[in-house]
Amino acid sequence: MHCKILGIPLQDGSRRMGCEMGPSALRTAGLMAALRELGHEVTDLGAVQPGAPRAVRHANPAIHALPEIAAWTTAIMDAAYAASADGMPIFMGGDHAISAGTLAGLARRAKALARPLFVLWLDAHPDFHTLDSTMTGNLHGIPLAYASGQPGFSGHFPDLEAAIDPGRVCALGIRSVDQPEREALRNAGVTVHDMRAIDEHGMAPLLRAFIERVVSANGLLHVSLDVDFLDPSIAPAVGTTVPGGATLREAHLVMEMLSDSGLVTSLDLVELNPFLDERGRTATLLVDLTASLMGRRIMDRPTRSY
Ligand code: 6HN
Ligand code: MN
Ligand code: MN
Ligand code: MN
Repeated sequence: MHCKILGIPLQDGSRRMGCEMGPSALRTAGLMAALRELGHEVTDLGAVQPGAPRAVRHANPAIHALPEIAAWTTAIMDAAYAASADGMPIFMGGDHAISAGTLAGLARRAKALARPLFVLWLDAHPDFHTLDSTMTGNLHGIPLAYASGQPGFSGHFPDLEAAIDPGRVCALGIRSVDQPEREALRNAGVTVHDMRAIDEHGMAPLLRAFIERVVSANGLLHVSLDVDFLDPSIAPAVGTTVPGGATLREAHLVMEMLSDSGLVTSLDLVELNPFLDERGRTATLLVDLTASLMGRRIMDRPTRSY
């Protein structure tokens, strides 16, 4: 595989600073070396730069940094479209607002290739607010709704050349959904497997069913990994922790099954806030999970002897 690494140091999707350091922390934790050790070619495409913010306004007074996020989204969309022409783009956030742009650019790519795009959304949250429904105004809570063509973004965010089909989205690990998101998700037909479903059925059968859908449609598969998908006890470096998340083995199993499927064509690593980390453990875990996704086998893990 040819892995193309893009840094997207966007942190205005929430009011807490720190996510702009995400790409640096992932580089420091050895993302490139881990991919090269697995035999992949790695190109570092550097950092995406946002355009100049335009004066966009919205009637919802809660909204934070709309002009900035709109300008970022345009730039990220173009970068994601270009990077997905060949190889495997890995988008290093930045908070989850980057996925408004990555999904929009990838949807445009899928349209150009005439292939259906599927999205595996690994997150405690569905990020399915519209500009009208968001209560916190933090725009890392809207990317999936925007990219799947939910109403109310026109004139505020860049127009979509192609939208994600929400019927091809599987959200896994969900455990914090706001009331307006609940109804919108149901109406849009997003598959939601919350932590209760994972506890009851196990990760493997839920993921296998989705993978089989992608196989039968000959689809492209984008994976969007939010740090808060993981349990806060193993991944503290995120501003939106919700207890009861995926365990270390559940998260690796997801990545290992995806690796075996050979289907994944692009990846977001988002919401890493290195300012909140403990001696780099969350950044290191994200590198390990990416390595599992890219072919590291469980048998190849090192034993540490003391
Ligand atoms: N994320 N639903 C909450 C909000 O503020 O709208 C949380 C959003 C979290 C965003 O996880 O990327
Ligand atoms: Mn800000
Ligand atoms: Mn998220
Ligand atoms: Mn989240």
